[in-house]
Amino acid sequence: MSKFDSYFLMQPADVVDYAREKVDRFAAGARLECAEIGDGNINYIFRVWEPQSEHSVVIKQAGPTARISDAFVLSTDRNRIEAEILMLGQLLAPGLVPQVYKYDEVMSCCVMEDLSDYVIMRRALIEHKTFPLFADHITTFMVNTLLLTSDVVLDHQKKKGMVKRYINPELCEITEDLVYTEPFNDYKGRNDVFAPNLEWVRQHVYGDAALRLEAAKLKFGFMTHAQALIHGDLHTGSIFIKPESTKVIDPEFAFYGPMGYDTGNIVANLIFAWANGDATLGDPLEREVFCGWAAKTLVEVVDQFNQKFLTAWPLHATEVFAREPGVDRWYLDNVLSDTAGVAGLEIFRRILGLAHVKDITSIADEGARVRAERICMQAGLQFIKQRARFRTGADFLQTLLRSAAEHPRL
Ligand code: SR1
Ligand code: MG
Repeated sequence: MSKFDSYFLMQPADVVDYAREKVDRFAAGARLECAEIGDGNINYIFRVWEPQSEHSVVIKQAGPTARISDAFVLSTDRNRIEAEILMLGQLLAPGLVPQVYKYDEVMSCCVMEDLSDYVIMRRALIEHKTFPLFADHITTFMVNTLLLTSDVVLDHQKKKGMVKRYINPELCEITEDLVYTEPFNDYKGRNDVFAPNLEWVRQHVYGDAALRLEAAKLKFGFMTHAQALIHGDLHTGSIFIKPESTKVIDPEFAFYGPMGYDTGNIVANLIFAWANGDATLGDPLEREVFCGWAAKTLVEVVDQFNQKFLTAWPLHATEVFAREPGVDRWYLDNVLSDTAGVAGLEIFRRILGLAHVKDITSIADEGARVRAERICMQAGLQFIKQRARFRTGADFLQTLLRSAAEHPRL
C-alpha cells in the first residue's frame, strides 16, 4: 500500500515523499527539498532537489481543473499526452526537449530533467536578452516534429493510429474558444481589453465582419485538418533557453492539427518581443540591438523553416504523390498561409482575450502600450486577411514595420 495508489493533488511535502518512493534518481534516505515553481495557466510544477548533491528533478502534475480557473475542467490524461510527446520529441528532435524519466498514470504526473540552468524565453526576452541560435534550433524542432509526423512521411495507418491516440478534445476546445473565436466576438464575455484601446477594438475588430469570416475559416481548419502532431501551444513561455541551447516544453495541447499553428505561434510571439523592446527601450542603440535581433530572428525563422522543410521533404517522404514535382512547394505554401493566419489570431487573443502575455502587459507607459497593441493588431489584421501572400520572412517583417510606421511615437 502506498499513498500514491490513488490520485490526489500533491503539495510539496507529498512530492518529497513521492520522489523518495517512486523516483530512482536519489540515494536511499537522501534529504530532499521541494518547491512549487509553476507560473503557467494549467498545471503544478515541482522542483525536487537533494541539497548535498547535484541531483534534482522536475515533477509536473495535472490537476482536475486549470490552475488559472476552475471553470476549465480538464482530463488529467493531458499529462500522458505531454509525457509521450516529450519522449517522441527526443527521437524526432534530439536535444531540443527535456528528458522524461517517468510517467505515472495514477498520479497524472511526469518526472523530467530539471532545466534550472535555463530561463523561460519570454522572461529573458522581456529583459531584452538575445539568443543568436534560436532560429536554427526552433526551425529544426518544427520541421522534424511536423513533417515527420505527417502523411508525407508516416505510414497512413500508423498516422491514423496516432491521430486517435492524441485526440485531445478538452485542450483543443480551449484553443478553439480562446484563440479562434472569443477575440473577435467576446461571445463568452471573458475578453480583457486594455481600456484605452476599447473604442479602437470595437471599431477595428468587433466591427469587422470580414475579419470574423476569415477567423471562422481558420477555426474550421484547426478543427478538421489533421496534418501533423503539433505542439499546440508553442509560444515563448513554452521554451526554456540559454545562449547555446533551446528546449521546448509543455506539449500538453498536442494533437493532430495544422502545422501552421506551431509556426504561427512562434512568429506572433517574436513580434510581441519586438513590440516590447520597441515600446520600452528608450535608448535608441539598445532598441536597435534588441529589436534588430527580434526582427532578424523573425525573418530567419520563416526562411530557415522554408529551407529545412524543402530539404527534408525528399529525404523523408514516403507518400507516392509527395514525389510529384511541385507538391512540396504547394504543401509548404499552405503551411505558410496558415502560419500567417495563426500569427494574426495569436496576436489578437493575447491582446484582447483571457490569457495575455507579459511582453505587452508589462509595458508600463499607457501611451506606449496603446501604440504597441495597435501596431501588433494592425499587422495581425493583414496576417489573417491576406494570409495567402505571406511566403518569406521579409513578407512578415515588412508588414510589422509598416504597421509601426503608421503608428508614430507620440
Ligand atoms: C485556460 S488556459 C489559457 C492558455 O494557457 C495555455 O498556455 C494556453 O496558451 C491557453 O490558451
Ligand atoms: Mg503551457
